[in-house]
Amino acid sequence: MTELKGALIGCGFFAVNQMHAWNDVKGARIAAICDRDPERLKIVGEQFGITRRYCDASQLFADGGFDFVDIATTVQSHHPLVEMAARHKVPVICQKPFATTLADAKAMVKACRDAGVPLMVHENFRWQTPIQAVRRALDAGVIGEPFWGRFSFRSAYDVFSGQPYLAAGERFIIEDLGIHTLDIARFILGDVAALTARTRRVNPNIRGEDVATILLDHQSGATSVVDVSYATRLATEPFPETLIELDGSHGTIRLSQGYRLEVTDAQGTKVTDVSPRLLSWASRPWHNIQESVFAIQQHWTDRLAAGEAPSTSGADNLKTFALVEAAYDSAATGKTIDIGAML
Ligand code: NAD
Ligand code: 89Y
Repeated sequence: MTELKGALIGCGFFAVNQMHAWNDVKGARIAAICDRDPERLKIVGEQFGITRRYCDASQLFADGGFDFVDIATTVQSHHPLVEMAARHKVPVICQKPFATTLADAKAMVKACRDAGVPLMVHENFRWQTPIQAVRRALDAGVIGEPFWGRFSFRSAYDVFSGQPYLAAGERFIIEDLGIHTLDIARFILGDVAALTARTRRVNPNIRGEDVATILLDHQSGATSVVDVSYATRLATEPFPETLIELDGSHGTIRLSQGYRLEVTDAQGTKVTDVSPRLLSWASRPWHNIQESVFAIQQHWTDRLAAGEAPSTSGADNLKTFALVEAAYDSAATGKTIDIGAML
């Protein structure tokens, strides 16, 4: 198999995980990097031995010589960079949050579709080992038809020291973290017909909301609650675990803290340890996220090589992004939002 060459744009806090993961991915490697901050460019270039370095993305694309681009910048630059990739006919991965508005997200998906280039949003949480284990447990059928779910992420972990911009934005937890939890809810219980949300800010030192409670009416008829908080101090800090409860017609699934999976049916309860692996370059407690970065990048590489669409394609991600926008709308107006009307 020929090795695909990638270029990575945005050498900041999280891109270091992506660079480590690219080293482990079979069938792809990073040939060039770009960051408008020369210091970050130098640090990442030296750490990963990349000599082709650019401060300007348009110069990177003009020189070419790569099969895909991995955009790891913060959201403000996603729209221009994705459209730049589309103009140059370069398949593109873009970090979450994909866009600042649903209208922008739709325009970015259209630009790639019109140019005929594959587009994947780096929506990695559904690739976490424990989340995949829940999906498999549901697919095994022992709990029957799921009719209720809860997808919960509650923490007091200091995310602001590594990602200071999170404290400054008008929007915080739904756009940054809840976006993953909403995507997991879709991955497990399917697409959403309507959404109702309530938010609040508890931490006085940040600008956006740090608590959100979201009620989802799934198209299947199931109901779920997505609850996320960065204002919840617990005896044992669970960051970055998503906890899941699913009730089905014949049994239940519980993914509880410490990566413990319980599947209960009329025969009894089966308990499994679904802990993520600690990859050689990973560190606790981030290893759960770090392993999913490797998994999604391997998935992209395999699908690109096979000419197939990735699981979290741009088109798929519009259905997650709509939930983010609807949650802010519902929290502001107090109304239930019809998701179908947004797409
Ligand atoms: P960061 O600010 O540390 O890094 C972003 C880098 O991009 C900076 O070095 C900046 O100079 C560079 N940059 C910005 N615009 C650019 C442009 N137009 N051209 C070239 N370089 C540019 O941010 P971060 O914390 O690494 O976050 C990056 C993205 O990753 C965010 O969208 C964030 O939400 C996402 N993220 C995802 C996960 C996940 O699990 N999927 C986890 C953390 C962060
Ligand atoms: O930016 C966020 C993400 O995507 O995963 C966790 C995080 O780093 C902080 O909330």
